[in-house]
Amino acid sequence: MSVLLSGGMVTTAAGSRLAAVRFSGGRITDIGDLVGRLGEEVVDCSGCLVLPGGIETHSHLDLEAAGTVTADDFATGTRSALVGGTTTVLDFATQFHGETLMEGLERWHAKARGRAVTDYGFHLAMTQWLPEFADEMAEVVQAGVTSFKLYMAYRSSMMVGDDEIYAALQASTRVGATIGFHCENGLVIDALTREELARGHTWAFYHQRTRPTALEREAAGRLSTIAELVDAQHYIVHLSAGETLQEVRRARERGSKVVVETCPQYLLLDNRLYGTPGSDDLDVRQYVMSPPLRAPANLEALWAGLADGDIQFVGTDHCSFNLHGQKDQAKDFAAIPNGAPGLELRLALLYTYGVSDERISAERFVAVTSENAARYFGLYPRKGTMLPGSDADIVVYDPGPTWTVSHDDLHDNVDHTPYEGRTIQGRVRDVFLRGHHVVSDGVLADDLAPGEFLECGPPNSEIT
Ligand code: DUC
Ligand code: ZN
Ligand code: ZN
Repeated sequence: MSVLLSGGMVTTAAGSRLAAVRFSGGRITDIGDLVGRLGEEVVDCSGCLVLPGGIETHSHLDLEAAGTVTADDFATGTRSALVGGTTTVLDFATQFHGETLMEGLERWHAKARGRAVTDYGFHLAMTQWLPEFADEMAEVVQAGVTSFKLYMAYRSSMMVGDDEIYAALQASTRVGATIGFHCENGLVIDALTREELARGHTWAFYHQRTRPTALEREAAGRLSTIAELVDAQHYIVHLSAGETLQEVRRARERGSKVVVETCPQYLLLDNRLYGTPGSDDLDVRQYVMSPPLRAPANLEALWAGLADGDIQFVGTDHCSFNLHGQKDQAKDFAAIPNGAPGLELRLALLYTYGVSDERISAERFVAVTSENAARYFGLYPRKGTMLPGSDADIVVYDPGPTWTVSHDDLHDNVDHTPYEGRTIQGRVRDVFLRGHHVVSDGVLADDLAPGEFLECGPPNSEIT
């Protein structure tokens, strides 16, 4: 049976118009001036935006890190995503030392299969670089994973050197993949950390002091220079600072094929939340993430970058650790598990502080929360838009209500949200995943079917 969403403002990255959307068999069949057919279910969307389902570009579900495991796994993380209007989650499968790339990928399939309730794909994070990975990357691409991640920080566990970055980028161009980079200068971070700890500065406040913006900017510039040597597509994950974005602009002027992701926390939260030297209560530990929160001036620089096309997408870097029993266990700031939750609120935050506050248009909102990711990671036009033939992944967003974030109302499995008390404009009213009505009037269905694994295609960096 077909379903007709009628009377809503159908909004994609390409434009907005009052129209109806019909779907059946999990796919969109028509968009336009349509009237309900006999026996068809008609959903009234008057006064609402009708959007393509959100695509989360950056999560860490069921990740073992810092001697513990993230509070959210694929079951809880994707339920939380779905109720927030995200129908596709691209998670960082992670290859640990001693594993081949395919072993790391298979382990992630086992974590997600039958548990995820959104559709999902993977990036593959490599915690080291070995020469044999150049060939193994080709196998991973064949298996539908076309993006990788490397770390320029975390010297003792994951950091790769410049020669290894060069080799990995060279391999990525051969196999038709892209690589996302965690851009921070890990060697200098370690030196600053040793200095602070030697002074007895163990408090969470010092996390940011050891990871200044200059070390992100430097790493991003070095990365782009190396990538330019082999003309490699690459992207910067979780870019947090205005000066890094300046570096990206300079690289682009030289012809660099660099794409940028930022996160809601870098658009909405700033480093005043770290308090003063000596601050180490749980409230401060919740903001221990890398990169850290930045000085307030960075926030407007990132919003401007999002509006003018310098930043291509917004992922949350959802990497959830409980304050009680996880973040509170660390003896000093350097041992606090890094990360914060965000999956459920991504669309609502971007709508509120982006569209409603007139920093970005509704079409740009769709581009940075959905369409650009679909294009870049080779999922377009199945995902990221609403065209005849696209999956019927659709969000009905009611811009009317105003509400206040309370963690008690969220669906994740962690014990806090960094957005507690924030005002939100509008709400995700209904969500359809391949035509299944998975959220109705803000309530998750109780018979959710498992999500499908998505094979990503060749990366396409022709996005703004
Ligand atoms: N980088 C991430 O991408 N996520 C969590 C921690 C980190 O350093
Ligand atoms: Zn990172
Ligand atoms: Zn991450």
